Amino acid sequence: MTTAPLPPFPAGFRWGVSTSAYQIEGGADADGRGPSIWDTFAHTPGRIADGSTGDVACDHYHRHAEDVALMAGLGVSAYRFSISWPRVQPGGAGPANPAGLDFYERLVDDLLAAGIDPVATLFHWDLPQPLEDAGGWLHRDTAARFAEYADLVAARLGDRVKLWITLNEPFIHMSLGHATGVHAPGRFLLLDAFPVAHHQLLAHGLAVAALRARSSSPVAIANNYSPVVAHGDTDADRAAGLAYDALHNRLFTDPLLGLGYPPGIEPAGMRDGDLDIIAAPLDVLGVNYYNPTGIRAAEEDSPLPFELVSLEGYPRTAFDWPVVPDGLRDLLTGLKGRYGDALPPIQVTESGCAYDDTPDATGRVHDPERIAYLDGHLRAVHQAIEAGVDVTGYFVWSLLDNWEWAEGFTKRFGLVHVDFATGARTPKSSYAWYRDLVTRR
Ligand code: GBH
Repeated sequence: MTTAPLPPFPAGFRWGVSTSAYQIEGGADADGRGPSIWDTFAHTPGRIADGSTGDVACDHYHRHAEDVALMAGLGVSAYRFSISWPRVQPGGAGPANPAGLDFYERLVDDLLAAGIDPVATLFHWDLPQPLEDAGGWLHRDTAARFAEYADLVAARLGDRVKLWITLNEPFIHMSLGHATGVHAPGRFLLLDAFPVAHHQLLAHGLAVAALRARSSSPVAIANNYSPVVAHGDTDADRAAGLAYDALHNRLFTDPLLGLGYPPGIEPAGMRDGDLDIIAAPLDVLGVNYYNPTGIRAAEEDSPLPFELVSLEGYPRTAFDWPVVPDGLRDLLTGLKGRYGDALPPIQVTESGCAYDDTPDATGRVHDPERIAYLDGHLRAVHQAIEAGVDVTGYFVWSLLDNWEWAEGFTKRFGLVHVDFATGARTPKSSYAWYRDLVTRR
């Protein structure tokens, strides 16, 4: 483990932690919340590794005051959470559920009272089920519905949320949710999932306008990026690497930053003017990074033009993802290289890892691997800043152990351990490490 202190970061650098609504809130039926696609998916037998659901999760809906106190103790300057669309607008259209907005208003006011900037994501994959029944993200109208929902939220919280994030990882929602069916809504469309990309991007652009009409706070989107490591040395392997890079790393970012879709990708359903809406100026680009991806040419009969290969020679997390801090540095400098002056300031909106994290006999959780992971990735961010990339914040995924989508409760990402039987929270050794880092700055 590296013991040298981390180098200083620029003044005003935002130190944060991230969570998302369905992964922590519970309160699935509380105060008029409606079902989302994740409620439906989790309640379908065979979809979730341990058969669990997010019905209760971390019960953050009822324990948010304790969680804000944990963040105050951590000393972070920002908290990135997501707003549950089906809590705020259970039908996905029409009037707001005031009790849903009340919850987020209490949370935001508690954060502000604790000196923590509220950073709100409007969509972290939990689409209201009635919208899915009407076609979901395959249907263009969902983009308009999203802008109306953004308006409802901004009308209540526009004066207090310090940074808006429209969508979380639209690539993952398209690919795992609609192309391979591992996530809700569980569709298996492979490359026919592209309309999901276009309609999410359109939703983003329309929501940017809705947010700006109600709020003077900056607006961002959070994308997942995975630097591509091409395996094999044939022309076909290299072409496969480029194809995957276009899909994972450029499909969303190129049109957002005014370049239009990557060549060869023209989602069906595109209309005149859409690209202008999508390219609405962004104040911040949110970057979520976990690991690079190994790619080689696919077999002849494959439905996809590439094949994913495991990257060997790195330590691995409990998820079996390789630990490659340099990938974050290369990603950040690569974004600057590709987009140049069109690139807005970046905040790393998610970075973190899952480990076993079993409490010892005295109930403490020692997670030196997580400390090493965060230390390494923060050094990588610092190197990117030194190389001229404007990175203004870093959010650890996650504050709490939580409900990890298709993996249920089997993967722990938190700085704080959660006993899912009792809801008890226990800060891990990484919590103390991050607190010391953040409060020294
Ligand atoms: C994020 O997604 C989500 O925003 C968050 O909700 C989630 O809890 C968190 O990450 C942790 O999963 O190397 O081939 O095994 C991350 C999306 C997709 C990133 C899978 C890592 C590894 C693919 N992830 N990817 S592979």
